[in-house]
Amino acid sequence: MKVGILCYPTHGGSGVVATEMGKCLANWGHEIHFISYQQPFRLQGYHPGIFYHEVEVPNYPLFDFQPYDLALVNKVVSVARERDLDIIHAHYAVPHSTCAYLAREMVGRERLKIITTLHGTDITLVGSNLSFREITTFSLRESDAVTAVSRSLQRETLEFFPGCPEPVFVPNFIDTEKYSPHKGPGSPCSFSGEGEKMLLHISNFRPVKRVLDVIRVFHRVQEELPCRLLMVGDGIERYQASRLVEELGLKEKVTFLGVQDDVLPILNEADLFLLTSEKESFGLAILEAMACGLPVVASNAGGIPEVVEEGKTGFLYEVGDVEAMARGCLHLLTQPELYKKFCSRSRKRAVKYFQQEKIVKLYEEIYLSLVK
Ligand code: GMT
Repeated sequence: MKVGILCYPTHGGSGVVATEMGKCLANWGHEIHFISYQQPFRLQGYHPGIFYHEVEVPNYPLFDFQPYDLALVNKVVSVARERDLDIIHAHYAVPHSTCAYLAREMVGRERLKIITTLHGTDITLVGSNLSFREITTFSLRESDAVTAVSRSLQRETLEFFPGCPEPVFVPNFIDTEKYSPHKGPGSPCSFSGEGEKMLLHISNFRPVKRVLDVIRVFHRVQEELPCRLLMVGDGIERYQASRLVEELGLKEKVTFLGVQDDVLPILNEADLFLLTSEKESFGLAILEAMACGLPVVASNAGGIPEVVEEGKTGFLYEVGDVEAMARGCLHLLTQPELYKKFCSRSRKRAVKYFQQEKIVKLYEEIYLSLVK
């Protein structure tokens, strides 16, 4: 099949999922066209069967806001006509599902089918905002298929958008061959000293991630255990996070690595993954950590309990309960036998339920059913 993929190209789970899915489908012989304002960061290099079409928005001084959405529709229509696309797969509803709808209207309903994959905040924060609610509802109803990356998001979509067809649940996935544990017992870690444990957090440092809680949890843990914290990513709460680190006297123990294209070597330096989000439809970073055999301490939010098996691959606590999260970290990091069991179960769960080929096949089946 010939598939056009609309996604955000920047660091973030939805773009990663879209890109990895496209690469996998291209390996299986499909022709894949990414259409965005920038090459998705995971798409660097040459991939046979994959094309990238850049959307250019002319900068006209009349506009305070340049109309990217219209330029995107225009590009989708020209690619769809030139390459005879069968499917447009919109990742993240706002604005991609609306752009896909307009493109299909222009190309012809019989010729082009659209599928929208909901990733989380496109429903829980952005799409449900009154400024976007009507257009998002319309675009979801008009999609030929809608999927959601967790059961929790599937439920929330129906709550926020009554009358929408129920999204099909297709979880996120991971290449478990690439993401695997490489750290041998006692391997040195370049960021921590002898006998120190390494805690890791990866996110876009937006308020929804509650990165200050990550620092506070670490503060408690390091009072009782020699350890360090690696913070990967960047976003609007980065400054506040650095300030809190200074206030708590943790400067020597916390390293901010900024945005990283390849987190695999960092995951393999860590002993535990920490995610304290207020909302999280899935938590792709958690899955990457689990595939590398890391246990997880996280908040019991959204789809996280569908990824982390509570008491088996990690511990989940109420959002904001930093004391309990710190106790969870200490419980895991101070009991080597228990810790090893959690590590091996994390890896096994990632392989058993979230293996890339198995999940991408589900998308392929949806495409086939639409094209038929
Ligand atoms: O976090 C966001 O606002 C954007 C979005 C993204 O593009 O990374 O994240 C969502 O999609 C990811 C991929 O499906 C999920 O793993 C994240 O849990 C989800 N974020 C939220 O729900 C906050």
